Amino acid sequence: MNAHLHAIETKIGDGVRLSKEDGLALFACQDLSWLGYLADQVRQRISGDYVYFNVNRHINLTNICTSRCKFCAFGCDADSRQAYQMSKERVLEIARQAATDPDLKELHIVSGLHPEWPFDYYVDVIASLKQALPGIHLKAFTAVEICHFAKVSGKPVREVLQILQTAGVDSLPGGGAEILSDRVRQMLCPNKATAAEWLQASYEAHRLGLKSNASMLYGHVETLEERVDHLLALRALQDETGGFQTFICFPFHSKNTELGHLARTSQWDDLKTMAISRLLLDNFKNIKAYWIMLTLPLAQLALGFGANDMDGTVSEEKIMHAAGAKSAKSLEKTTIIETIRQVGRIPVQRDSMYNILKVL
Ligand code: V47
Repeated sequence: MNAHLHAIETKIGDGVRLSKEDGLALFACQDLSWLGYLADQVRQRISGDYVYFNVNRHINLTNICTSRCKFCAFGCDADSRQAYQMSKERVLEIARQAATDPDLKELHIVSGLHPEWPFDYYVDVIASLKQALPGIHLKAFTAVEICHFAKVSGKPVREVLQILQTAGVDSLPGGGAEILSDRVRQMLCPNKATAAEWLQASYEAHRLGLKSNASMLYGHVETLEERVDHLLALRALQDETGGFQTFICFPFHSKNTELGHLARTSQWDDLKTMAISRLLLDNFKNIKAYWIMLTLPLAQLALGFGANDMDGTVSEEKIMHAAGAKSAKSLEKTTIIETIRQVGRIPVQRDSMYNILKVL
């Protein structure tokens, strides 16, 4: 091991923040077990043997999307055969059905950027859900969707967030961050929020007391330096607001996308990226092993590479499966519990704010 890597190991042992150069050196290092050992040390310090999960349901209101990101297989044009849009009544029906499970604590709502729906529609859906199911946490609308609502309504981002918060949004999911680089966004998703806009919408949400998540979509056209810069941009915002709850890595799945020629990242890269994220994001409490993207066996392994959270039961995932994700579309709570127990950790059922509901 070279002197720089030795110095990084000392820094981590002493709880000293890593630099950009450290992040680049970690990506250049192929000693996966050492990276895992370091990340696991940090995870253990933060959350001991607890691994969190929740019982949730995903609802995607529409797949009609003006952004048409090159990496996405879910969004489509309004005249596509696959296009769908849900009425408020249908959303309520799905939500009420999901809530027949007494464990359900969260509705996760992420959608395409619909060209015609007015902002009022989303506000009405949220207010109706909150009225029908007041005990269910609504984790709804990524920072990209918030920017879209600002555009269609002509209102400032802050006001959009305030209106949604009053209607019943409790927190924001972490999607839409992709890679926070103008170069990458220009290539892959020029029609939606820029890196600065994504960060600004997250900042505004945090200032209003809304927690949010952060994510990174990697394994497409980005460089390793752009991955590091992305993580450091999230860390800098977290220093300012403390509003991020969780970080999630999304390995790019290329099936049915305009980037279909790109191979799936190696599982080596997935574990390495997970570990380095844990090490660089020293002010994030939680790192999610999103089993939908990783598959359950790899998500289980990720628990040894810095992850302390397995997201949820999910139930009817659409976005990643449109792009060829091989995992199930939902999991039984008992399967998640067993997956966590198999590696000697303690399953903890949480709510969306990471309050402990049950230690199992
Ligand atoms: O923003 C889209 C990603 C995100 C692909 O906050 C893809 O807990 C890989 O926001 N390959 C949307 N990734 C999903 C999202 C989410 C999901 C789960 C948990 C949370 C949370 C948030 O999905 C997008 C994009 O980054 N994505 N297409 C693809 N082909």
